[in-house]
Amino acid sequence: MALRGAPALASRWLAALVVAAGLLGSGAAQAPGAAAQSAAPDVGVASRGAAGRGFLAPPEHGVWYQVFVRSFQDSDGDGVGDLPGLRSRLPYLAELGVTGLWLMPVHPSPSYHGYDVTDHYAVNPEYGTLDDLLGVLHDAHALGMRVILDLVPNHTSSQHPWFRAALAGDPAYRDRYVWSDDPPPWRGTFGGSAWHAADGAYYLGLFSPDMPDLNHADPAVEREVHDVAAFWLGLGFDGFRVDAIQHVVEGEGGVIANAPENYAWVARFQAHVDAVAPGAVVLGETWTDMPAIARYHTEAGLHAATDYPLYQDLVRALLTRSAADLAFGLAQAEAMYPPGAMRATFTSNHDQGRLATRLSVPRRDERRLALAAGLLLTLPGTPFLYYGEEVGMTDGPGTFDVGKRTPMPWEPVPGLGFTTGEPWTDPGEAAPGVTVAEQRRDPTSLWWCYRRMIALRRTHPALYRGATRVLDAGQRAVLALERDAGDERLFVVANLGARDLAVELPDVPEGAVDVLTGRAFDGTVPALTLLVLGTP
Ligand SMILES: [Ca+2]
Ligand SMILES: [Ca+2]
Repeated sequence: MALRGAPALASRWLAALVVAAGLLGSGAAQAPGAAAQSAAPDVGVASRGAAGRGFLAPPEHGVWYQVFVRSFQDSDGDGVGDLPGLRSRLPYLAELGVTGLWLMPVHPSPSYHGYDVTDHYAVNPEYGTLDDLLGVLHDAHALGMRVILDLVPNHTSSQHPWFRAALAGDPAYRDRYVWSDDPPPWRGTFGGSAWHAADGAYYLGLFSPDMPDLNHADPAVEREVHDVAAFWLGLGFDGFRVDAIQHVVEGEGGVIANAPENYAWVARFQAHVDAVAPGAVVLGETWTDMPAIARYHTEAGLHAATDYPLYQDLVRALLTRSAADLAFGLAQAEAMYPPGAMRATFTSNHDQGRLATRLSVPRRDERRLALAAGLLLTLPGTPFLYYGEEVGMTDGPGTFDVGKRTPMPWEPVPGLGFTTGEPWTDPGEAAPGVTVAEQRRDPTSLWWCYRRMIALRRTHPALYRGATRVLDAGQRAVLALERDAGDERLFVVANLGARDLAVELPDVPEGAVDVLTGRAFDGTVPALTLLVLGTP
């Protein structure tokens, strides 16, 4: 993070903007550093011409893609995915129809996943250089794609210079973390105590001892996080996905999630981003319930929230072949979320495991995967596609979370087209036909299903911004929605069951056709099929 005694906030982000514009020769403002401090990088000369055009507000019809750089594309044969590799695959993502990228943490970190950051202003050298990152941004912008970065305000790495200084006894840095001599019985997010012993006291680490929680009651900490955000926005990035957003500030009595103080923190962060780069994305990882998410929107003004409740309902609906809970959840969301709130919808992410694995009960079912794709792209919200989901990638063999984050299967060859070397983790055997190269050659593949559905969504305002009304189709296995954008009205009707079903939908007008196939609607929904009905 930034230097102690750094310039005031306004001048600091202005400096970043000037650097991004290439107007300042020697980079961001520098000040003499102590051992514990890490510096904003000198990006003046080397990056000139490489930076993006400045952040871009996302389009309403946007579809985002979550990238784990380590596993996406290796460019130099060391088995580790990197930024030049990602850059080389951007035309692929544009072809798929993606309009935004969320990059999981790209900063230096002792872990493979990067959520324990040691320098928020730098790029993980395994992934490349700052210039490489700016190259990704430049090309993405040229292809009409936004780029948001993972920001982790809840904690740092235990190897961050601040925490090392704290352990060394520097009181200024000790105050940047949460300490107790007699810790209360707070449970961490993975069970067990949230407190960890060090030097005769205990520090808070909700996620792990390697990830000490920052003390946002120390104004210096919040200022540093704001400075980091302003720095990357100044370089032209389009916003942030904010990790563990409900845990940033703890409340009284062991309230480790959604504390009143936390809503206030989110409100200040959102206001800060709005001031620095109006329209930039702040996507909270709101891994919580619907009332809490709604409150982040209404009380904290949070722009975008991760729709975990919908994810849970959606996967359960696909597994149980019942639309009842999903329909109830959609109706509840329509009533609870304020208009204009961006709901980031998803069917998988780096914490959840691959949809193809979860739905392979008892065996892989391409029709069910295609139905999931159809639902993700036609339900309310802004879809976020986890890398590899477009081909129905399965979980790999790694333990704990590693198996959810294995290398992208590009081609049916050793190394999967991901690397010419030894992959950083065993990707396992790709299931037959589950590579990008194979599926692009097959117009009936899941990849083509995603591509068609993304294109369809883009051209139908009813799908990307229409109000949602849940209809009763008279069948437990059938989800029926009216999506109404005023100038366009469509009906999304999905049969989650294994048999063709007749439905009662008096709201669907006479002569409606399925815009996906052009077929007239005859009152029957085939098994595991999604219809998008409109009047021609
Ligand atoms: Ca590499
Ligand atoms: Ca915290």
